Amino acid sequence: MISEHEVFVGFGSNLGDRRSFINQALQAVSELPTTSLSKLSSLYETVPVGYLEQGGFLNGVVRIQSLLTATDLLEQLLAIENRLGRVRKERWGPRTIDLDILFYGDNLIDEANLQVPHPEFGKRLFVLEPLCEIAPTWSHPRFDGTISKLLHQYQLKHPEEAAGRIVAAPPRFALNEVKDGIFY
Ligand code: GSY
Repeated sequence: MISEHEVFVGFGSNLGDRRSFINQALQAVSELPTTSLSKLSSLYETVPVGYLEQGGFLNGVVRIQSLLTATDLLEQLLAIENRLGRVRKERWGPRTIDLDILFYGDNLIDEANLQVPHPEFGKRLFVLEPLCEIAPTWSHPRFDGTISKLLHQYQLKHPEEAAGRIVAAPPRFALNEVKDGIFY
């Protein structure tokens, strides 16, 4: 029997109509072959990390079930980013949509174009907060403890960092009933 992979994808946008780009991206992910959205975090307004001279981000995390391989999923996510107008000028620059595979089940992947768990996830509050909202008890053999514990440790280490501000809750009805890509 082929089993579905439980995958967490982080997303963010800081250009143009950010909410619309996120809604369109989630719709496109839900339409990928053998893939469905199973849980969506709230949408968080966050301060840019890294390159500070850019607009604020909207960030969130979605959990999906998929039969796609990690490589195929990555290819599909890059195609969605390209369709939604993402231009990779600068590594840390503004973007219409960013889609990152955070976890692919409990797999460890270390390839040139894909590292999973995402190497930065534990260092980014804009990922840890929405991830903890939807999967507080998730753990990965690579890390000691649950997401909730990792978030707590991060907050103890960075007490000065402002939490993201929730600007939209996920839909209350089932994700597979979302019409017209309006998730938020
Ligand atoms: O790594 C993803 C892109 N990105 C973000 C982001 O998504 N949110 C925030 N708050 N800052 C960021 N800096 C970069 S680069």
